[in-house]
Amino acid sequence: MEKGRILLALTGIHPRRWRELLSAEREVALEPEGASDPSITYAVVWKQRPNLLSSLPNLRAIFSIGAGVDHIFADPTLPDVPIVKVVADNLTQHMTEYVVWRVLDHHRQGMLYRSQQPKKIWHEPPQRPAGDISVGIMGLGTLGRAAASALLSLGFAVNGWSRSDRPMQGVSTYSGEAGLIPFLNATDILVVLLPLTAQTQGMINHGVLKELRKRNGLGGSVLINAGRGRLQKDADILRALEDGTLKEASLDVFEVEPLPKTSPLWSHPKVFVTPHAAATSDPVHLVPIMLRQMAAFERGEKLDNLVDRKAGY
Ligand code: NDP
Ligand code: OXD
Repeated sequence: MEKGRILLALTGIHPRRWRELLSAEREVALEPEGASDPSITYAVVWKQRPNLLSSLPNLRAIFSIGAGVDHIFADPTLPDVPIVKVVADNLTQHMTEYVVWRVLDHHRQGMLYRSQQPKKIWHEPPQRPAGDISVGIMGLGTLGRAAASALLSLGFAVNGWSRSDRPMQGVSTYSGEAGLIPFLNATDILVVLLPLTAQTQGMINHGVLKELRKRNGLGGSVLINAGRGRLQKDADILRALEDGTLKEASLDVFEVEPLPKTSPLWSHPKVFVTPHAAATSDPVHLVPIMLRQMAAFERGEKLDNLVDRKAGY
């Protein structure tokens, strides 16, 4: 197979560094130059413009610069070529750090201490062992499993929920619709690391949050969402915080991003907001993986980390 050219189509991310690094081995075109170009065989994308990829007559594969691929499926004329998602130690490590950071902050009462400090309050709440707290990870894939092992090593009890049965040593695993309620009922801190698909959209709603375990050493249930914003209903989270269903939340993703300045989530005392920054795609780490995959594909080898188009992730 001939050495293919790349179309780089990124929305909301500056292409300069990606282009420089990809260009070390291959010719790279940006829009509008690359649109409809028959010499393009690969597209490297983030939220590509609808109908762009179907204009490329010789496209052989699409590479997402993120682990999530919902941004690719938003295109109504997506061509039927393999889609590769990101699996990279660097990204996984960042997500593990985010999850551990947020779990420990809620577990060690960070929100309470931050509210006490300006008032100079010297008050220490009871300290529970990590083993009294169950962290439930929704989405026991690449990122969920890595976070689960880090939490296990800190002594937390860990539950995991996935679409298919995914046993993991030391983790109580649940799967499918039948496993959802038992999983939630056994979970104090819910960590969402699901992909956004037709099945998962909107599933973090008040009804689901109500099923979280109530009698726990934290003084209430906690939600941490670093998957996708449209998995959750922002209004239901606010309601759950108001009526005591949730004690606190850490949110990295939102139904609308950037989170509108008018959203009450920004100033809610029980919400910790980060701007979709849990695990940023770093071209220095990701481009070599993509270039290796392209070269291997041209030698007739299989592409790794392929998206299952039917499942949507
Ligand atoms: P994977 O594809 O490796 O794992 C996805 C997991 O979700 C799998 O365990 C899968 O089940 C499970 N799942 C999917 N659909 C369902 C369903 N309907 N019911 C139950 N479980 C389901 O993805 P990654 O771990 O690599 O990434 C997860 C997500 O994290 C990405 O899709 C992206 O949205 C988000 N992300 C966010 C970032 C951020 O900065 N905030 C950065 C990177 C990723 P099964 O194992 O059975 O297939
Ligand atoms: C991703 C992301 O999907 O950054 O990788 O959200």
